[in-house]
Amino acid sequence: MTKVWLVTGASRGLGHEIARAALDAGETVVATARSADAVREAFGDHDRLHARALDITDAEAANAVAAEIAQRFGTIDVLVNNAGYAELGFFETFTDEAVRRQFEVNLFGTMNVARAVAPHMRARRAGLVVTISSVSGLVSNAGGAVYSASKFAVEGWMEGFAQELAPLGVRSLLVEPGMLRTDFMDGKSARFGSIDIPDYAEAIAQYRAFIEGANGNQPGDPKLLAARIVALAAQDDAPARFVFGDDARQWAGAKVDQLRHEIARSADHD
Ligand code: NJP
Repeated sequence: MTKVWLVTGASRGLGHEIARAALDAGETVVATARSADAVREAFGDHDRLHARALDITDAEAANAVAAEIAQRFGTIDVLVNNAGYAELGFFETFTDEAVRRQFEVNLFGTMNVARAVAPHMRARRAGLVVTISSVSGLVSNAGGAVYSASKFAVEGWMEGFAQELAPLGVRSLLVEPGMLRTDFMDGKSARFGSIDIPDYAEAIAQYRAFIEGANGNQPGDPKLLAARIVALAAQDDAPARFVFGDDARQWAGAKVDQLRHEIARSADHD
Protein backbone atom coordinates (compact mmCIF):
# COMPACT_ATOMS: atom_id res chain seq x y z
CA MET A 1 0.00 0.00 0.00
CA THR A 2 1.26 3.46 -0.84
CA LYS A 3 2.68 5.37 2.14
CA VAL A 4 2.50 9.08 2.90
CA TRP A 5 5.81 10.88 3.38
CA LEU A 6 6.49 14.38 4.68
CA VAL A 7 9.92 15.67 3.67
CA THR A 8 11.38 19.00 4.83
CA GLY A 9 13.98 20.90 2.82
CA ALA A 10 12.85 19.19 -0.38
CA SER A 11 13.54 22.03 -2.82
CA ARG A 12 17.19 21.05 -3.29
CA GLY A 13 19.93 18.67 -2.25
CA LEU A 14 19.33 15.55 -0.18
CA GLY A 15 15.70 16.35 0.68
CA HIS A 16 14.86 16.71 -2.99
CA GLU A 17 16.51 13.36 -3.77
CA ILE A 18 14.70 11.61 -0.90
CA ALA A 19 11.34 12.97 -2.06
CA ARG A 20 12.14 11.93 -5.64
CA ALA A 21 13.20 8.42 -4.56
CA ALA A 22 10.02 8.02 -2.49
CA LEU A 23 7.89 9.11 -5.48
CA ASP A 24 9.76 6.63 -7.69
CA ALA A 25 8.93 3.92 -5.13
CA GLY A 26 5.23 4.72 -5.60
CA GLU A 27 4.74 6.72 -2.39
CA THR A 28 2.70 9.88 -1.86
CA VAL A 29 5.01 12.76 -0.90
CA VAL A 30 4.32 16.09 0.75
CA ALA A 31 7.51 17.96 -0.13
CA THR A 32 8.22 21.19 1.71
CA ALA A 33 10.68 24.08 1.74
CA ARG A 34 10.43 27.75 2.59
CA SER A 35 8.84 28.36 -0.82
CA ALA A 36 6.26 25.95 -2.26
CA ASP A 37 7.02 27.36 -5.73
CA ALA A 38 10.66 26.34 -5.38
CA VAL A 39 9.49 22.80 -4.61
CA ARG A 40 7.07 22.78 -7.59
CA GLU A 41 9.80 24.04 -9.90
CA ALA A 42 12.17 21.35 -8.66
CA PHE A 43 9.70 18.50 -9.33
CA GLY A 44 7.50 19.65 -12.16
CA ASP A 45 4.03 18.12 -12.40
CA HIS A 46 3.50 14.89 -10.50
CA ASP A 47 0.17 13.59 -9.25
CA ARG A 48 1.56 12.08 -6.04
CA LEU A 49 3.68 15.15 -5.19
CA HIS A 50 2.15 17.84 -2.98
CA ALA A 51 4.27 20.96 -2.54
CA ARG A 52 3.81 23.04 0.61
CA ALA A 53 5.60 26.04 2.09
CA LEU A 54 7.16 25.19 5.43
CA ASP A 55 9.84 27.22 7.15
CA ILE A 56 10.66 24.78 9.93
CA THR A 57 11.33 27.61 12.38
CA ASP A 58 7.59 28.36 12.24
CA ALA A 59 5.94 25.93 14.70
CA GLU A 60 2.40 26.96 13.70
CA ALA A 61 3.13 26.31 10.05
CA ALA A 62 4.51 22.86 10.97
CA ASN A 63 1.33 22.07 12.92
CA ALA A 64 -0.84 23.25 10.03
CA VAL A 65 1.00 21.14 7.44
CA ALA A 66 0.88 18.03 9.67
CA ALA A 67 -2.83 18.53 10.40
CA GLU A 68 -3.62 19.01 6.70
CA ILE A 69 -1.79 15.82 5.73
CA ALA A 70 -3.47 13.80 8.48
CA GLN A 71 -6.88 15.08 7.47
CA ARG A 72 -6.40 14.63 3.75
CA PHE A 73 -4.61 11.26 3.73
CA GLY A 74 -5.57 9.89 7.15
CA THR A 75 -1.94 9.18 7.98
CA ILE A 76 1.65 10.42 8.03
CA ASP A 77 3.72 7.27 7.63
CA VAL A 78 7.21 8.69 7.24
CA LEU A 79 8.62 12.04 8.38
CA VAL A 80 11.99 13.00 6.92
CA ASN A 81 13.31 15.81 9.08
CA ASN A 82 15.96 16.93 6.62
CA ALA A 83 15.99 20.77 6.34
CA GLY A 84 19.14 22.33 7.72
CA TYR A 85 22.21 24.39 6.91
CA ALA A 86 25.67 25.16 8.26
CA GLU A 87 27.28 28.13 9.95
CA LEU A 88 30.87 27.39 8.97
CA GLY A 89 33.99 28.88 10.56
CA PHE A 90 35.75 29.36 13.87
CA PHE A 91 33.50 29.80 16.90
CA GLU A 92 34.69 33.27 17.92
CA THR A 93 34.03 34.66 14.45
CA PHE A 94 30.26 34.15 14.92
CA THR A 95 27.90 36.61 16.52
CA ASP A 96 25.55 35.27 19.17
CA GLU A 97 22.74 35.87 16.68
CA ALA A 98 24.38 33.59 14.09
CA VAL A 99 24.86 30.80 16.64
CA ARG A 100 21.24 31.08 17.74
CA ARG A 101 20.06 31.06 14.10
CA GLN A 102 21.97 27.79 13.62
CA PHE A 103 20.13 26.20 16.55
CA GLU A 104 16.83 27.81 15.56
CA VAL A 105 16.85 25.90 12.27
CA ASN A 106 18.85 22.71 12.88
CA LEU A 107 17.59 21.90 16.37
CA PHE A 108 14.45 23.86 17.27
CA GLY A 109 13.08 23.80 13.70
CA THR A 110 13.59 20.04 13.50
CA MET A 111 11.91 19.68 16.90
CA ASN A 112 8.96 21.80 15.68
CA VAL A 113 8.25 19.39 12.85
CA ALA A 114 8.65 16.30 15.03
CA ARG A 115 6.34 17.82 17.65
CA ALA A 116 3.74 18.49 14.94
CA VAL A 117 3.90 14.99 13.44
CA ALA A 118 4.45 12.72 16.47
CA PRO A 119 0.86 12.93 17.81
CA HIS A 120 -0.51 11.69 14.46
CA MET A 121 1.94 8.76 14.49
CA ARG A 122 1.29 7.94 18.15
CA ALA A 123 -2.46 7.93 17.51
CA ARG A 124 -2.01 5.21 14.89
CA ARG A 125 0.77 3.44 16.86
CA ALA A 126 2.77 3.50 13.63
CA GLY A 127 5.22 5.63 11.72
CA LEU A 128 8.89 6.30 11.07
CA VAL A 129 10.81 9.46 11.98
CA VAL A 130 13.92 9.84 9.84
CA THR A 131 16.26 12.55 11.11
CA ILE A 132 19.05 13.80 8.89
CA SER A 133 21.81 14.50 11.35
CA SER A 134 25.45 14.35 10.26
CA VAL A 135 28.72 12.69 11.06
CA SER A 136 29.30 16.18 12.47
CA GLY A 137 26.72 15.15 15.08
CA LEU A 138 29.24 12.59 16.31
CA VAL A 139 32.57 14.31 15.61
CA SER A 140 33.58 17.98 15.78
CA ASN A 141 36.53 19.78 14.23
CA ALA A 142 38.01 23.26 14.05
CA GLY A 143 35.72 25.27 11.79
CA GLY A 144 32.73 23.06 12.53
CA ALA A 145 32.13 23.94 16.19
CA VAL A 146 28.82 25.76 15.72
CA TYR A 147 27.34 23.40 13.13
CA SER A 148 28.47 20.37 15.15
CA ALA A 149 27.02 21.83 18.32
CA SER A 150 23.60 21.95 16.63
CA LYS A 151 23.91 18.42 15.24
CA PHE A 152 25.25 16.98 18.53
CA ALA A 153 22.12 18.48 20.09
CA VAL A 154 19.96 16.80 17.43
CA GLU A 155 21.66 13.48 18.25
CA GLY A 156 21.11 13.82 21.99
CA TRP A 157 17.50 14.81 21.53
CA MET A 158 16.62 12.08 19.00
CA GLU A 159 18.51 9.32 20.83
CA GLY A 160 16.25 9.87 23.82
CA PHE A 161 13.05 10.75 21.94
CA ALA A 162 13.39 7.59 19.81
CA GLN A 163 13.25 5.51 23.00
CA GLU A 164 10.14 7.38 24.14
CA LEU A 165 8.39 6.75 20.81
CA ALA A 166 9.40 3.11 20.28
CA PRO A 167 6.99 1.52 22.82
CA LEU A 168 4.16 3.40 21.06
CA GLY A 169 4.97 1.80 17.71
CA VAL A 170 6.82 4.76 16.18
CA ARG A 171 10.26 3.92 14.78
CA SER A 172 13.19 6.28 14.33
CA LEU A 173 16.24 6.39 12.09
CA LEU A 174 19.13 8.81 12.64
CA VAL A 175 21.15 9.36 9.47
CA GLU A 176 24.77 10.51 9.72
CA PRO A 177 26.15 11.26 6.27
CA GLY A 178 29.66 12.31 5.39
CA MET A 179 30.18 15.04 2.79
CA LEU A 180 27.44 15.06 0.12
CA ARG A 181 27.40 16.85 -3.25
CA THR A 182 24.64 19.37 -2.54
CA ASP A 183 24.44 23.15 -2.02
CA PHE A 184 25.44 22.58 1.62
CA MET A 185 28.92 24.18 1.40
CA ASP A 186 27.88 26.72 -1.21
CA GLY A 187 27.10 30.37 -0.51
CA LYS A 188 23.47 29.52 -1.51
CA SER A 189 23.13 27.64 1.80
CA ALA A 190 26.19 27.92 4.03
CA ARG A 191 27.00 31.01 6.07
CA PHE A 192 30.39 32.00 7.37
CA GLY A 193 31.56 33.68 10.59
CA SER A 194 31.75 37.45 10.12
CA ILE A 195 34.00 38.67 12.95
CA ASP A 196 37.62 39.28 12.01
CA ILE A 197 40.07 37.80 14.55
CA PRO A 198 43.73 38.09 13.46
CA ASP A 199 44.84 35.22 15.77
CA TYR A 200 42.78 32.82 13.65
CA ALA A 201 43.43 34.47 10.27
CA GLU A 202 45.85 31.87 8.91
CA ALA A 203 43.88 28.86 10.18
CA ILE A 204 40.65 30.35 8.83
CA ALA A 205 42.22 31.02 5.41
CA GLN A 206 43.22 27.34 5.25
CA TYR A 207 39.75 26.29 6.35
CA ARG A 208 38.05 28.49 3.73
CA ALA A 209 40.37 27.07 1.04
CA PHE A 210 39.33 23.55 2.14
CA ILE A 211 35.63 24.45 1.92
CA GLU A 212 36.02 26.09 -1.51
CA GLY A 213 37.96 23.06 -2.80
CA ALA A 214 35.44 20.60 -1.37
CA ASN A 215 32.31 22.46 -2.61
CA GLY A 216 30.97 20.49 -5.57
CA ASN A 217 33.58 17.74 -5.15
CA GLN A 218 32.18 16.00 -2.09
CA PRO A 219 32.48 12.21 -2.28
CA GLY A 220 28.92 11.42 -1.20
CA ASP A 221 26.14 11.00 -3.79
CA PRO A 222 22.84 12.34 -2.39
CA LYS A 223 20.84 10.21 -4.89
CA LEU A 224 22.48 7.05 -3.55
CA LEU A 225 21.82 8.03 0.08
CA ALA A 226 18.20 8.86 -0.82
CA ALA A 227 17.75 5.39 -2.37
CA ARG A 228 19.25 3.79 0.76
CA ILE A 229 16.91 5.75 3.05
CA VAL A 230 13.83 4.76 1.05
CA ALA A 231 14.97 1.11 1.16
CA LEU A 232 15.62 1.27 4.93
CA ALA A 233 12.21 2.87 5.51
CA ALA A 234 10.57 -0.21 3.97
CA GLN A 235 12.32 -2.58 6.43
CA ASP A 236 10.65 -3.44 9.72
CA ASP A 237 14.01 -4.09 11.38
CA ALA A 238 15.84 -0.99 10.09
CA PRO A 239 18.79 0.08 12.25
CA ALA A 240 18.52 3.03 14.67
CA ARG A 241 21.48 4.72 12.94
CA PHE A 242 22.79 4.84 9.42
CA VAL A 243 26.31 6.23 8.94
CA PHE A 244 26.65 6.91 5.20
CA GLY A 245 29.93 7.17 3.28
CA ASP A 246 33.51 5.95 3.81
CA ASP A 247 34.50 9.39 5.12
CA ALA A 248 31.76 9.35 7.75
CA ARG A 249 32.50 5.79 8.85
CA GLN A 250 36.21 6.59 9.15
CA TRP A 251 35.59 9.73 11.27
CA ALA A 252 32.95 8.07 13.42
CA GLY A 253 35.16 4.99 13.92
CA ALA A 254 38.12 7.16 14.94
CA LYS A 255 35.88 8.99 17.41
CA VAL A 256 34.72 5.72 18.95
CA ASP A 257 38.36 4.55 19.29
CA GLN A 258 39.35 7.88 20.84
CA LEU A 259 36.43 7.71 23.29
CA ARG A 260 37.31 4.13 24.30
CA HIS A 261 40.90 5.21 24.88
CA GLU A 262 39.88 8.26 26.92
CA ILE A 263 37.37 6.24 28.96
CA ALA A 264 40.05 3.64 29.73
CA ARG A 265 42.52 6.37 30.73
CA SER A 266 39.87 8.00 32.93
CA ALA A 267 39.65 4.76 34.93
CA ASP A 268 43.36 5.16 35.78
CA HIS A 269 42.51 8.35 37.65
CA ASP A 270 39.51 7.10 39.65
O1 NJP B 1 21.80 21.01 1.80
P1 NJP B 1 21.15 22.01 0.69
P2 NJP B 1 21.70 19.42 1.98
N1 NJP B 1 13.02 25.86 6.69
O2 NJP B 1 21.69 23.33 1.08
C1 NJP B 1 16.12 23.77 3.24
C2 NJP B 1 22.57 17.56 6.30
N2 NJP B 1 23.92 17.17 5.91
O3 NJP B 1 20.71 18.82 1.10
O4 NJP B 1 13.86 26.86 1.72
C3 NJP B 1 12.78 24.94 5.74
O5 NJP B 1 21.41 21.49 -0.68
C4 NJP B 1 16.43 24.39 1.90
O6 NJP B 1 15.23 24.89 1.35
P3 NJP B 1 14.99 26.42 0.86
C5 NJP B 1 22.34 19.04 6.49
O7 NJP B 1 22.78 19.49 7.75
C6 NJP B 1 24.46 17.58 4.75
O8 NJP B 1 23.07 18.89 1.96
O9 NJP B 1 14.59 26.29 -0.57
N3 NJP B 1 13.70 24.51 4.88
C7 NJP B 1 16.92 23.19 1.11
O10 NJP B 1 15.83 22.48 0.56
C8 NJP B 1 20.83 19.11 6.35
O11 NJP B 1 20.20 18.81 7.56
C9 NJP B 1 25.76 17.19 4.42
O12 NJP B 1 16.28 27.16 1.06
C10 NJP B 1 14.95 25.00 5.00
C11 NJP B 1 17.58 22.32 2.16
O13 NJP B 1 17.11 22.76 3.45
C12 NJP B 1 20.54 18.00 5.32
O14 NJP B 1 21.69 17.20 5.26
C13 NJP B 1 26.46 16.38 5.26
C14 NJP B 1 15.29 25.94 5.99
C15 NJP B 1 19.08 22.43 2.15
O15 NJP B 1 19.58 21.93 0.96
C16 NJP B 1 20.20 18.50 3.94
O16 NJP B 1 21.20 19.39 3.50
C17 NJP B 1 25.89 15.97 6.43
C18 NJP B 1 14.26 26.38 6.85
N4 NJP B 1 14.46 27.31 7.81
C19 NJP B 1 24.62 16.37 6.75
N5 NJP B 1 16.61 26.22 5.86
C20 NJP B 1 26.41 17.60 3.15
N6 NJP B 1 25.67 18.08 2.16
O17 NJP B 1 27.64 17.46 3.04
C21 NJP B 1 17.07 25.48 4.85
O18 NJP B 1 26.61 15.17 7.23
N7 NJP B 1 16.08 24.73 4.33
